[in-house]
Amino acid sequence: MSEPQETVDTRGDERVDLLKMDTNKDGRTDLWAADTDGDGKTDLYQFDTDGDGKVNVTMTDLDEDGTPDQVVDGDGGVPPTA
Ligand SMILES: [Ca+2]
Ligand SMILES: [Ca+2]
Ligand SMILES: [Ca+2]
Repeated sequence: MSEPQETVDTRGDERVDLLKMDTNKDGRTDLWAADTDGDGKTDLYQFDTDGDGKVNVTMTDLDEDGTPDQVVDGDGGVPPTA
């Protein structure tokens, strides 16, 4: 994992995970949906696609229209809190 870390822009810096899911039922969270600006709407999505507990894909929805505006590999500099 020597690829440079890409970072995403978020609406705010007060992350609250609105949703955590274990979609492959292995006991680890692999989908996170978070609100970073406190308006109660999801604007950050993260996915662990290989089940190691670390985020592989991060998407931000800066205008909260449900369509991601930025997609990067890795946690985008905003790793989920345990
Ligand atoms: Ca899982
Ligand atoms: Ca929000
Ligand atoms: Ca992973």
